Amino acid sequence: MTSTLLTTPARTPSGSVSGFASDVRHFLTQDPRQLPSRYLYDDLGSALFEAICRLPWYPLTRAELRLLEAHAGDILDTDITTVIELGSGSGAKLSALIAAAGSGRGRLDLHLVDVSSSALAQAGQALERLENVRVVTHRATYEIGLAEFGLARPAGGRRLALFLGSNIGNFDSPGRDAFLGSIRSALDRGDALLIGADLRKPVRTLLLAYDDPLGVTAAFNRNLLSRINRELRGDFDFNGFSHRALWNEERSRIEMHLASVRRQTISVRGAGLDFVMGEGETIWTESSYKYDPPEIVSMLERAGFSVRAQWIDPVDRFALTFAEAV
Ligand code: AVJ
Repeated sequence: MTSTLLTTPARTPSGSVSGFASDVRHFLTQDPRQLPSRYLYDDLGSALFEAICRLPWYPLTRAELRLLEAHAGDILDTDITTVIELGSGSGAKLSALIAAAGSGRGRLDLHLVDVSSSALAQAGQALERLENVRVVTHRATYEIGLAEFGLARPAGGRRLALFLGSNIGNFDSPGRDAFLGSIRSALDRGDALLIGADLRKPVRTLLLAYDDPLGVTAAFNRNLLSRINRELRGDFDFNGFSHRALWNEERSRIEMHLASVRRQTISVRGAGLDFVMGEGETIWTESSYKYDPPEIVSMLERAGFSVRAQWIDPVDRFALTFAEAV
């Protein structure tokens, strides 16, 4: 075993209380009220998301895992020496990819970027167990993780960036294009990028995935209020908000909201906030865009990549798109 676990210091603005406080203050006073979806992933939120991935109504993770295992040899070519995963979560997908690609390579350097320290610790442990890998964890936003990765640029070998789980779907289109551009800038010509993205499908299927009958997604959404109460001395009443998932056809996205069930006043002392929400007024907590396969190809091409392969799960309508930096 030649595995090591290195950890870079957590110095992301979103990981610190003051960044959270100023974001909460800024976004909760926008019209419409909203909160950035990355704050859904504190320790409990990450655990709830892992539970969502096991729900029969949320097939994205399983579909992606099937594709990763089926095409592992093409994705993790033997000349790849360095992998960065943006939003690595539990590390299960990367472990499965490496295991399915088989042996016969030199050392692999793995860079894991995630905002959740518990998820990173779990992923670090799972990946460290593999033969001949070195793990570097970055508790950071994607942008900071990419910047740190750029500094650790190795002398030789090709690099592979992974952006899985349809996390791309959280970005609006301008932010998405800018983000793909920043991935491209962190890479060199010839390096690879693998994107996992959920596809458009019947609306009832999508709504069940984001409003499951067990209420796990509702708990995941409401946990954001619990986090604000805990970390910023808020007084949100969980029973005063209901989980709402809706399909926005024009924008091709699922939206998650928290709807105020009555008129109520809310105070978040740690963010210096006092406000009133009317009955039915909502806080928008997440967008999950759904794509058609050619859209994924064109967004990658606009960002300076050339698509080499696109694999689609025909049952659950999920796509893995493999591209090369050009
Ligand atoms: C991890 C952002 C891809 O948008 O499908 C799951 C998060 N939200 N259920 C998604 C999520 C509600 C998920 N992403």
